[in-house]
Amino acid sequence: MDIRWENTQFVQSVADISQFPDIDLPQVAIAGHSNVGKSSLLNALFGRKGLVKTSKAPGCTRLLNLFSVDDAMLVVDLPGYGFARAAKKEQAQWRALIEHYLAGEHAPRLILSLMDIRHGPKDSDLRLIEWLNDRGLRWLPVATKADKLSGNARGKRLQEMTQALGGMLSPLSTSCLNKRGIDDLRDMLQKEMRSS
Ligand SMILES: Nc1nc2c(ncn2[C@@H]2O[C@H](COP(=O)(O)OP(=O)(O)OP(=O)(O)O)[C@@H](O)[C@H]2O)c(=O)[nH]1
Ligand SMILES: [Mg+2]
Repeated sequence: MDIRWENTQFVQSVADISQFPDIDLPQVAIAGHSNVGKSSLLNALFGRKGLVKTSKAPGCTRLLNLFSVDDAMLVVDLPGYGFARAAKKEQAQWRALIEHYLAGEHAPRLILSLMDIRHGPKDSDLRLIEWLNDRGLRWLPVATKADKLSGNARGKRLQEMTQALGGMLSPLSTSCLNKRGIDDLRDMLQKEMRSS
């Protein structure tokens, strides 16, 4: 049976990894630079405007926010990294939270690495990807805000991003404004989370 995406519920926010609940569902985590569109993409994926809090100001998501989708998977919205205006101490705390989660006992099955299609992978994205690769964690690239570029420019940028990521993985192009790529993302996640 197909996953009913709109049947999504907020589970809880986690500020320290010791608070992570014991939920026996396959997990996917959404990682990326602050303001890249992580929370917006989740609203589009769930088809539920406003379930995930979004903001024009970077640094909106500061905790791990857990969502259970149709009792079939757990989706984890991560705090954005690279938010320069946040205090160093706070940045270090978010980083520790993300790293404890991704490398710990509650590690997700898959990490979506989100990058703004206009900017491609930044140094901080490449550092995260290297960190994931070093630990054998699975990730897939997703390009956000695809509505910001015209067709030709979009194709060219996607090719450049593929090259910058090592040539093996092409980003899935998405937009939460015109819903481009959202159904593909749903299909992909449904397959990934159902495979054992
Ligand atoms: N044009 C366009 N704007 C988008 C898209 N996705 C997100 N945005 C805008 O980008 C800004 C940031 O979106 P968020 O979803 O809050 O970003 P985030 O990655 O969750 O940010 P943090 O929680 O701070 O890490 C908001 O102003 C969104 O409206 C998109 O697909 N197209
Ligand atoms: Mg957010």
